[in-house]
Amino acid sequence: MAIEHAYKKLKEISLEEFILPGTSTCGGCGGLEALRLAHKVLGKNVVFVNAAGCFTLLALFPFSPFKGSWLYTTMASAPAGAQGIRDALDLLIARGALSIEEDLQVIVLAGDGASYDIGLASTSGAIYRNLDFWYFCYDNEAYGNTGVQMSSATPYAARTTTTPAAVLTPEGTELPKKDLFEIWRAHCPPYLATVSPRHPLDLARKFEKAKAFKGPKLFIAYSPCPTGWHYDPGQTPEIARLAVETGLWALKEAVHGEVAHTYIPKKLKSVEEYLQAQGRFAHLFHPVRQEAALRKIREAITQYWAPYLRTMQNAK
Ligand SMILES: Cc1ncc(C[n+]2csc(CCOP(=O)(O)OP(=O)(O)O)c2C)c(N)n1
Ligand code: SF4
Repeated sequence: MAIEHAYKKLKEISLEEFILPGTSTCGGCGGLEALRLAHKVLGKNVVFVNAAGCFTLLALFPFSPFKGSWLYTTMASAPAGAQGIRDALDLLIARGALSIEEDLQVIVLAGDGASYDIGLASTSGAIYRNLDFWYFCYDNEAYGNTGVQMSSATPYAARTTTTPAAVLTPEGTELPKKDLFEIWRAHCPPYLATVSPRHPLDLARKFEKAKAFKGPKLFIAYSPCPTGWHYDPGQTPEIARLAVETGLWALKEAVHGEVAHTYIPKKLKSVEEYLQAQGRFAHLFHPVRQEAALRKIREAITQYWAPYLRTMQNAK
């Protein structure tokens, strides 16, 4: 089926589960839901190369919830591990020891700490070498597995265990989130996208579309984290919806470097609704409202969306 006709309805998403229930990740883990959906599109012929992080807990030897294969690497070296597996698979195919039908898609699975910080150099190298692999970053905006320390994906004004709201830093995290999408785009990969578990059709279409490209296929998945963001696990879908509707999480893709938004909210919702729903931003409202910090958050959103919303207005 042509990609423009694929995944128009939820019932087109496979009912088959490739990650079985009963994992040791937290209830309501948004990253796991994004991965579950992606796996349904990728199918069973995959091998995950997992940088140390929360998802390492998915496969505790000798058990694994994956139907497919999985390899654990250090935080910095998952893309190098992916290179080794890809090379081994190619050698087996060249020798006739593995058929093309049995070939595996090699997928790096890494959190934002590994993706934005510790493993960025090896990722850059793999993209530069045009390695034929997938990269799935579940972005929970902190080093979750070790106790929710700040990473360079942590948004401005979020509270983490290493950036508490304190006298000298009342807003918590002082720096803005690093723009990994643009860093990856500067490497000119054939396909690059952001996704969210609350937009399963958008996610499925992007993974389906990426299959047509040989080379690095990169995904940043918005991954609400009830444990680190301090909200009720049942709220994960609502948090994810608000992230997109407030304009904080832009759903987009870049094909050979050309960026297109796959969803543009008609009217941006107030970001305060999103912030107030999570304990990591509670200090912005209690004991006093931090107006300067709230203004800064609003301005960053407006600045990002202004050109696109204007284009939309002009098109009407
Ligand atoms: C070089 C290095 N530093 C620190 C650690 C300890 N460590 C293991 S998991 C982890 C957190 C990883 O954070 P992230 O990549 O964001 O994934 P998450 O835990 O949020 O899933 C850390 C710091 C490590 N394994 N390697
Ligand atoms: S800490 Fe967050 S990202 Fe890690 S398993 Fe729990 S919910 Fe998922």
